[in-house]
Formats: sequence, C-alpha cells, structure tokens
Amino acid sequence: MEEPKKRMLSGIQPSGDLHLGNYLGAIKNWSSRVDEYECFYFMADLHTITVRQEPAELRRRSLHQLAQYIACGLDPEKNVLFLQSMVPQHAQLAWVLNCYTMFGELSRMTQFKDKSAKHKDNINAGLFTYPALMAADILLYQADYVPVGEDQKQHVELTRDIATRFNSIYGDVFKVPEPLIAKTGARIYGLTTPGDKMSKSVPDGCVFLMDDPDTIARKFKRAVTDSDTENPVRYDRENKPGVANLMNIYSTLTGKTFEEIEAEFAGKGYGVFKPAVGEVVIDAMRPIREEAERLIKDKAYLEDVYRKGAEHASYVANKTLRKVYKKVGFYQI
Ligand code: ATP
Ligand code: LTN
Repeated sequence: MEEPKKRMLSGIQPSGDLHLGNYLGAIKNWSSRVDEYECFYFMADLHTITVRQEPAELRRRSLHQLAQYIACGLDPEKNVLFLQSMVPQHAQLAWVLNCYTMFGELSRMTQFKDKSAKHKDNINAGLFTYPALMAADILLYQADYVPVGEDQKQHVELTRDIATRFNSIYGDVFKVPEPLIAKTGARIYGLTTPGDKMSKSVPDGCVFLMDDPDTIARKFKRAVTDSDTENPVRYDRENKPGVANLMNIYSTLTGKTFEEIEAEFAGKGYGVFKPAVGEVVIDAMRPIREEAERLIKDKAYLEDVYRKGAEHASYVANKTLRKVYKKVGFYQI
C-alpha cells in the first residue's frame, strides 16, 4: 500500500499586505512542495485580533490575502486554503491546550515580550496565550512539518512540548511536529534598513506584492547601499549589507550565483545595479499582481475557495478534537 503523504501546515496573519520577504521567505517555498506533501495553509485571523484591528480592513485583507496566496502559485485544488475563524475547532482545541500550557512557558516567549513592549496599552490575555492557539492550529491537523521563519521557531518548539506533555498523559493523541526553517538565503532585509528584516512596518523599504512597477522601481533606486566606487557590486554581508541584500534578492529570483552577479556588474556602479534588481523584481511581481487583481474582482470564487477550504479543514480537525474531548473526559453522546 502507498504511504500516506506527510502533512505540511503554516499560517500568516492577515495583518498587512504581503511583501517580497513573505514571498521569498515563505510562500514561494510552500508552493514548491505541493506534490510531496498534503498542504494546509491558512490566514491566522484569530491571532490578528491580539492587536487591535479596524474591522472593515481586517475583512478586506482576509479576502485579498487569499487572492495573493493563489496568485503566488498556491493552487486551491491542490492545497487546503482556509480562514482560521471559519474552522471553530481551532478555538475549541486552544481552550483545552491552554490547560496544558504553563504560565512560565508563555512568559518566556520572545514575541509576547516584543509585542507587549510595543502595545503597552493593550497587553491582553490573548496576546499572552497566543502560542496555545498556535499549538492548536498545528496539532489539529497532525502536521509533520511547519514551514516558518526563524522568528516562529520558539512557538513551534513550545507546540512540541505541549504535544509531548499531552501524549504522555493520554497516549499518542498528537503527532509531534518539526519546524522547517527557510534557508538563510531567503531572509530578506529592508531596502532602507538593511540591518533589519523587510517588514510592512517600514513601508519605504518594503516591496509589497501589489506595488505597481513605478513604485517598485522607485523603492529600488532609493535602496541604501554604500559609498564604495572601486568595486561596488560584491558580496560582503558584514561590511556591505545593503548590496548583499540586493544581490540575495537578484540571486533568488534569477538563480544566478553571487560570482555570476559580480561578473555581470563588474566595473558598473549602483546607478546600473539598483535599477537592474528593480527590473527583475518588477518582472517577477507583475504576473502575481495582475492575477491577484483579477481574482480580487471575483469575490464569489474567493468565497467559494474559503467555503470548501473550511469544510475540508474542519473535517480533518474534528477527528482530532473528538479524540481529545474523549481523552480528557468530556461526556459524549
Ligand atoms: P512584519 O512585517 O510585521 O514583521 P511579517 O511580514 O513578518 O510581519 P508574519 O505573518 O510574521 O508577517 O510572517 C509570515 C511569514 O513570512 C513567516 O513565516 C515569516 O517568517 C516570513 N517572513 C516575514 N518577513 C520576512 C523576511 N523579511 N524575509 C524572509 N521571510 C520573512
Ligand atoms: N504566529 C505566526 C502565524 C501562525 C502560524 C500558525 C504559523 C499562526 N498559527 C501555525 C505556523 C503554524 C506568525 O505570526 N507568523
């Protein structure tokens, strides 16, 4: 008999429009794995409200982000794409797991410390127990692998601890998942702040998937480099972080090695190099933006994807939830 496919699961919060960092660091790699794995990808909107949101904006982004996922190559026929809040089992399992997650463990989470420092007026209980919800997201689907950026590794490790603790009391209920961390090559830094990761909170240095070509060209022209005129285009992450970041973007999108890029731009200055990187990004983003724009107009199709995705996800999630309810002693009829 054929071995069942391993499961892959990940989520992104619909807290802003998707950018080149999300694409190169996460989504591009997700879509390349579809034939090897059974894939579940979702918009983590329950997580998003741990920080105050404008309701109409959250609703808009939840639909637009789905259009962007599909436009990036996540085929809804081959991947289960869904919105977290449409699958009630996430919140249901999260409550149970809250009772198997320790105060001390949650207090050590870096994201909680960072976010509570950033939002001092809204350090709510959801922000604190966020990792128990994330554990529920993963464990409901018995996921084998969780592809995430470095920043989420700590949460996946806590998920493993919660699963192991639960299994040691009740037997093998949960698969213990492994984090899959994107290669360092796909860590993209801000164009204006090459010391920090590209982030939507610094929009000038952030290339959004929905930016038009002129905006992208302008952002690359303004990318921070250095004053080296001798031999400007060479890879030196330590001393030339801006150039290294641009070379990394160029290399990831063209498949060229750093040596090939150095040879291509030998004797040329940043006035030639920066627009060339911009052009490659414009060419890569154009079909994604055009397809996303087309899909956004087809609200009925997107809603149908969400409806089917929630149905499929809910069927899988419910099997795990039933087992958990039985194990902990909830009365079943
Ligand atoms: P923010 O822009 O506010 O920092 P974000 O864009 O990182 O948020 P997340 O939902 O935390 O949003 O990230 C979604 C996925 O994209 C995660 O797996 C994350 O690791 C990855 N990612 C985000 N930014 C980058 C980046 N600059 N380079 C590579 N991967 C990234
Ligand atoms: N916490 C993640 C988003 C997220 C997630 C998940 C990722 C929520 N649930 C489950 C992987 C698996 C973030 O902020 N990027």
